[in-house]
Parts: sequence; C-alpha cells; structure tokens
Amino acid sequence: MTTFDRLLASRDQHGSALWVLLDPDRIDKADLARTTEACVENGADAILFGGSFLISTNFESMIREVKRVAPEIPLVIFPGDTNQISSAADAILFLSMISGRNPELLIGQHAKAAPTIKAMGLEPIATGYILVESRTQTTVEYVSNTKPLPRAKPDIAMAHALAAEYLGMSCVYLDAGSGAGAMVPVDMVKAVSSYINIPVIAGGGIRTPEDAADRAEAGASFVVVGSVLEENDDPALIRSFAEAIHTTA
Ligand code: 1GP
Repeated sequence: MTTFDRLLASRDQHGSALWVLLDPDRIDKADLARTTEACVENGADAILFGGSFLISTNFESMIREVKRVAPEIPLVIFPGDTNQISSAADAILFLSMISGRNPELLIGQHAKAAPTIKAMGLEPIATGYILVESRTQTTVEYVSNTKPLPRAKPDIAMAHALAAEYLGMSCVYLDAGSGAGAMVPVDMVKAVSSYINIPVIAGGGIRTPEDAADRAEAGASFVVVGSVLEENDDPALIRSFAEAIHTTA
C-alpha cells in the first residue's frame, strides 16, 4: 500500500482527515518528540513536515526524530524548496505552484529534485498547490514571488484545480499560507471539492476546530493545522481538531 493510499484510507474512514504541520523553523528540537507523540495520541492522521523559509539546519535530524518516535503515522514532507528532501519520510508532496506563473515553482525545481527523490525511494504525491489571497502577505507569497488567487473568485480556483486534475496530479492543496490572516473561504473549498475528482487539501490560518470542521464539511479530504498548535502547547486542542474534522466519526 502506498502512503497516498493510506492517506486516502484515513479520509475514507473518518470522512475527512487531520494533517498536523510541523515546521522545523518553529518547533524546538527539544519539544519535537513530545509534540509528535501528542499528534499520534490525539487523532492526527498524518504529519506534514517542512517550511516555506527554512532557516533551521536541523531538517534531517528532526525528521528522523519524528519517524523514530512515531514510525506508524504517515510522515509527509511539505517542502519549501529542494533542500527539504529526506529518505526518512514516507512521501513528499511534489508541489507545483499552479496559482502562480513562476516557472521555477511550476517545473524548474522539480527537475532538480526528481532524481534525488527517485534515488531515495521516496514516494512523490503530485500536488497542484494553489495559494489563495489571505489579506496579509504570507511567507509563501513573499518567497515564491507569486500572486495568490483572489479569494472572492472561486471560479478561478475551480479552473486551476481542474487543470491540475487533467494534468494527472493526485490532489490539490488550497492554502492561504501559514499564519494567514484570512483562511481559504468555505465556499471556495466547496466549489473546488465538488467540481473535481481528486482530493482537496485545505489549510492556512485555521485556528479553531469549528473553522476546520467547516472546511471538512465543505468537502476537503484533508485539513492542515500548524500555527495554532505551535502557539498552544495543548494536546487536547489536537484532539478537538481531530474530532471536529472527523466528520463521520
Ligand atoms: C500552511 O496550510 C499550512 O501552508 C498550515 O497553515 O500554520 O496557518 O495552520 P497554519
């Protein structure tokens, strides 16, 4: 069974699945084992690992630590650049930033990374990455040098997501960016999810279980939560997110 199949199975089991984002730049290495255990024990379905602006030099050692502590939970790299590749992970979101028109992020970096990913035996999950306007400039918007899609135009997001499906991608990530001032609108998640036949990942700026549940109910297969869990060292909050997102539980 591939990791992607396992992710889909958790979605099928729960209606929608919780992915917790661990950003090596924002998590203290000393807290990593405890945080990872809290994810596993409180219902997270997968761990995303990566950051859009990697300053930490501990990427490899930290991802190995996550795998050592929790070998059973799917560990998926969410790479900000080609330095964020490791054979310790189960899979990597092979992201093409289809909301932008920066050729390096559409195909350039991919050609550089693909041979390394193959050599490592790492499973690539082809993902159409759509950055959605969030009212504040997020790190990903800044470092990618791209313009996000307008938040009030779900039809534009739908067209991009359908193009991702027709290009053979496995899923679409609707992201407002980490710490976004405004989340991807529920009506956009709904419009895109009902329009395409590949799973939708939704994330960016989700701060309450209710907001996460709204996106799960709108059709997101996977809901990503990062910043709010970094700011609140509270395993019960992970549990609340999992229960809210697991719509068929
Ligand atoms: C960012 O969607 C992820 O790419 C998670 O965002 O850190 O705001 O939860 P937050």
